[in-house]
Amino acid sequence: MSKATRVALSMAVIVIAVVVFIIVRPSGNDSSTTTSSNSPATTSPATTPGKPAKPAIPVVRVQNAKPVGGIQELTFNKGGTVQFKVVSDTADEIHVHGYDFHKDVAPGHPITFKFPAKIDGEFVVELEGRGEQIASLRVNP
Ligand SMILES: [Cu+2]
Repeated sequence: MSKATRVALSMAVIVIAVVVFIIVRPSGNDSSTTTSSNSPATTSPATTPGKPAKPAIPVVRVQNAKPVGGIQELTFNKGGTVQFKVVSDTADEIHVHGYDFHKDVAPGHPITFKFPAKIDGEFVVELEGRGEQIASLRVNP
């Protein structure tokens, strides 16, 4: 009888221990899994709302009729949209070769080009009046 009781008791202890283990462990695992999967998830939306809300448009800055930082590489994919901005302290006409778009830029009057990337290749973007290349537009096929 006492042996049976002891066995029953130890069985009960084991069952309780297992139950406690199961209850405690998954919650511990869950919270750590949730935390680790949550923090990257929290990090990317935190980064996401600021930027993709307004897609960054490449900006070509012109100072003293020269592109700041040298001739800017603007790369797009055919079928997409070519989009860039020119901020200039020099009044001139911006000419996008190949596509043959012209726009006047002036100090305090930046311009934005936006057009479908229909032609692949590499094209000069220049200050037309000065014949100064400010950017190289590359449209990948
Ligand atoms: Cu030109």
